[in-house]
Amino acid sequence: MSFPEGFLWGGATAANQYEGGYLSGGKGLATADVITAGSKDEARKISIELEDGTRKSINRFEDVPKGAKAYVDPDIYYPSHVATDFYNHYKQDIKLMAEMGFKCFRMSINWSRIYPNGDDKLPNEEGLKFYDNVFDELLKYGIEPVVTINHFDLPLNLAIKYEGWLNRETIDFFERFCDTIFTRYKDKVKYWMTFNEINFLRDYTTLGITEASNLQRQQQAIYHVLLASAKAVILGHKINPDFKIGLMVANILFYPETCNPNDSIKTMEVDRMFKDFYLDVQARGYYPSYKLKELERLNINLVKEEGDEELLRKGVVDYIAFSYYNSAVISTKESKEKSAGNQLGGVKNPYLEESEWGWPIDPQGIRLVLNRLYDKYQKPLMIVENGLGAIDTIDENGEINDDYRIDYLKKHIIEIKKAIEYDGVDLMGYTPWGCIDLVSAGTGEMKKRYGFVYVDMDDKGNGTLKRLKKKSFYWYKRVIESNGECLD
Ligand code: P53
Repeated sequence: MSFPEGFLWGGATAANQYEGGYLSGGKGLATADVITAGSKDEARKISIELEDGTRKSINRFEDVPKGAKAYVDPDIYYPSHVATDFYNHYKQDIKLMAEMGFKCFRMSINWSRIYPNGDDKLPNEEGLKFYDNVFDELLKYGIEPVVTINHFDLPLNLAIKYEGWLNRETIDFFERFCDTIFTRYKDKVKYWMTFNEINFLRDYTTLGITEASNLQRQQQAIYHVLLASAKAVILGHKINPDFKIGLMVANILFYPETCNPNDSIKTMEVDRMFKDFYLDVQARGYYPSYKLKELERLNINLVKEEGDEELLRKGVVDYIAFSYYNSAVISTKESKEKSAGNQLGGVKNPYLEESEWGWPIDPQGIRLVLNRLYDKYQKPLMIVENGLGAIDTIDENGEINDDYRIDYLKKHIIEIKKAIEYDGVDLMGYTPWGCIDLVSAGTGEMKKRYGFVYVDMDDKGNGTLKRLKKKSFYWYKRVIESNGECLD
């Protein structure tokens, strides 16, 4: 058998894209609750009120002006408010997960459900109770919860009152939040990860800071996030030494376009800037030399405190979790055709097909990233996101035949298998993204679906929220049943 016994097959979600119930049970507003739906061609927007009282919606989250406050406009539809309503459907959804044979389920805890304003002295009991119910329901079926502590949101009040992660005090608020959830759930949850796609935190919604494109501000905020992650790891191990606490990066694979050494040098730099830096700090415990040099060149001075270095050193993670959707091509030549799905402006890869949203499909890439990470850090790995965002249609028989999704996942699992069997990589689990349909993070759309289970909800927030099994539901069930041996 290639997949080890006890391999964690499951699925992944995030509170702000799945839960809804944005003000239910005493939850406070989060930054995710003020961003609108967009589309493939139109970026999501944030509703803000400027210091002089003018209100507007802007799409550059990294350029929210100083002093601006985000707010909820009653005339605008915000997808996080209802999302696909896990808040009221968790029993039904977990039953479906159990039917597929899930061994684990990745979800995130909404910080503003536990601390509605972020800076509250006491946690919100109703919020805590909600996650108790969810964990109990999972454990009832023998499904191991895998919890992301923070997935692309933070209590809005922390952004407005404190400038979010730019303020060192936010580390203390975060630690209080971690202390509360670690203590409360210490016998229910064993697997944790600190910040989702920590290498994508760079704007108002994820960091809670204005003028985030100012690199001094952005890098200071990221420094605080990295310290907070280290503190969480240290604290978690104190509360329960059996906890496994990981980091989580977006693991796009970068290829140099040609054998021109210039392309390779640039690829090395993109790799470091985009992901290695975050991995190095969290998995090795210190800022790598190339990053210190970069900060020096950019004239960025991080404000540090005594004891920080030791914190980073001690707060090293137990395992490495990552998302993998696609690869990208790095070129030093100007004016090449850009790949649409590539946030980093890479060029099109002529060897790969692309998804409807222009994301290149590269199954072998997942084997390459697994090897790269394992070679470099020698820590257990976990693939906590992978999948195909696609438009699903219900046919005349009321069925959804999502063969394209099965094909995508199957090709990736074959390559994962090679990484385990042939290369000897230590892999703990695999949780495809959005196992039950949820809102897209990038576009805010509903029609960009990833799930094995369809949810009746559209891009404007209309729908019955009814759940419907897709063809991939039955396929994935067989995959899990056979521990990855049967892929047809
Ligand atoms: P959506 C961009 C590129 C790669 C991963 O993305 C990304 C993003 C952000 O859009 O995010 C992760 O929903 C993220 C999830 C997200 C998922 O990928 O844009 O951790 O929250 O939903 C898929 O198709």
